Amino acid sequence: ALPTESIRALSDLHPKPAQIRFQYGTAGFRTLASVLDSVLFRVGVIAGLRSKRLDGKTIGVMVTASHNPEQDNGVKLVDPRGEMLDTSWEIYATALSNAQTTDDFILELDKFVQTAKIDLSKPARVVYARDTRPSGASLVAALEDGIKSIGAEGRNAGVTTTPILHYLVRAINTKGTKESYGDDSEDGYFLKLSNAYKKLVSARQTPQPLMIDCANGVGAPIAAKLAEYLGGSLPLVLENASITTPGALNNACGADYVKTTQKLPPSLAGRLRPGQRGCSLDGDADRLMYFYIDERSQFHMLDGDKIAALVAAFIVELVKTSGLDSQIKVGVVQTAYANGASTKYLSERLPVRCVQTGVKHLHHAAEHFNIGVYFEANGHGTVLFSQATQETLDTYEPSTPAQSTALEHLRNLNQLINQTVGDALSDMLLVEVVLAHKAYSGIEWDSLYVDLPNRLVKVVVADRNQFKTEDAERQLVSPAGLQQRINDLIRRYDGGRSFVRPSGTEDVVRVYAEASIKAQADELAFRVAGLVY
Ligand code: 16G
Ligand code: ZN
Repeated sequence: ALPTESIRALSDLHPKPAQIRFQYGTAGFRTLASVLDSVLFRVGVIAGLRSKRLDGKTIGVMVTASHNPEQDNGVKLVDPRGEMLDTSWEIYATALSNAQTTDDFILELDKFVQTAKIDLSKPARVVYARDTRPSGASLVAALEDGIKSIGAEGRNAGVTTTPILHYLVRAINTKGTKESYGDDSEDGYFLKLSNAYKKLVSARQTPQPLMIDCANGVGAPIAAKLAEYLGGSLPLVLENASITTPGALNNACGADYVKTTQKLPPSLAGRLRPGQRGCSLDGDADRLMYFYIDERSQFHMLDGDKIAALVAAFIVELVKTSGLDSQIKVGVVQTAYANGASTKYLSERLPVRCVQTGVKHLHHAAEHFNIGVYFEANGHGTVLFSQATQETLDTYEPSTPAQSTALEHLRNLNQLINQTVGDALSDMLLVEVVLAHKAYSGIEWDSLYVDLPNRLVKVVVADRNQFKTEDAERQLVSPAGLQQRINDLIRRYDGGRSFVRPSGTEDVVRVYAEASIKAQADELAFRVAGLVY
């Protein structure tokens, strides 16, 4: 039976605020930190139950609000292989978080244990971490009460990045098996990545230092540790590393700032030399944006689409050179936000699939390839090697020195890439590896293809739930007739493309438009927005 006594006693310390409705959305629970205490307590209980349901496998809990402002916080659950919580549990998490009183909560829990067929006699283990937000410590204390109340064993992974927490979950659950993912510690993570990186760039002379905009978040201390493991193989210069300055987190810096403003963070002005590369992390270091300044002091952004193009083409080449191209099929997954020029570039080289926005959709689609590369334009992405492909790489016997070298590179990439979730630091090393191998600077990388001018606008509407899409969000099926009117507009623009979808994170509808000239992309976006409004 449920340990109702201990749940009741501890739940009373974490009352749900009245008149607030929580929702477990694409990024877990995320809102103002000041109202999240009860949610954290209950997530601790849910994590324990999820672990029991999965026979005592370790479940992860990450306390972060990513690129949101400092006063926000959030929490999400991580399943045993390091992937996002199974979607079928999202509605349970939502329902449990909204039970008004402790009594209601316990009633809901009882129902839930029945429906989800949870064997309460099973053990439960939870590993958790948080980012640098000032609200993090007290929210973690609430989480710990939840974990304790259900009798689960908790392991505190401290202040770390979202991708490291995902890594830990997978490493813990595969420990001692043939699928072992690495030592289940931060050290294990750094060793795995830095060793693979050094092997992949062994022939290279000491490169130019790489500047990292840490968004004044948890990426700063973690990148500083990574720098020690990398040593001279990749000197890192850390900027925006003020994790204790109030209000600094994600403020006019970080990956989201760069992507949405398409500008260099003002704090980096004058620090990045022409030709030098830099990159921005977001507040929990799972998103990455690259950039460089050219000789005319122009800023150039290299986003998730550019990363996908660089990485996918490189992997396709290696697979071919290794002689494995008949056995290993490489594919790419994007969303409708991918720049049309990137889709064209990639389609000429490998299969490309488009899926709806949100990491879980990309991740699942990428699992259908032998090697699946996925990136959202906003910089979240990774590469997945299927289990069968990993075995092929282990056992394949190359017949030429060139095949042997390419095979070795693929094996090392499989170690370098954090395959549980997008990981800004792992992706950064991946980009640096490809650039080193191709002897590309930012300029050559940028010129793989030229971005089509584009424009994103938000429209506040009476009811965004009226907007329903199909075909990976590229077509509206409701409101009736609207898609036809959008199509009529698009046809008038050279290279025109536009789509409308309800946001999953804000109460708005988003309109994206592309055209061959910037002014036309802007005009198309605003005219489509006019139809939506
Ligand atoms: C969430 C998603 C992100 C997506 C964004 C779109 C996860 C972990 N995060 O932040 O992938 O790009 O939503 O936001 O899935 P929107 O629905 O407001 O446009
Ligand atoms: Zn993030």
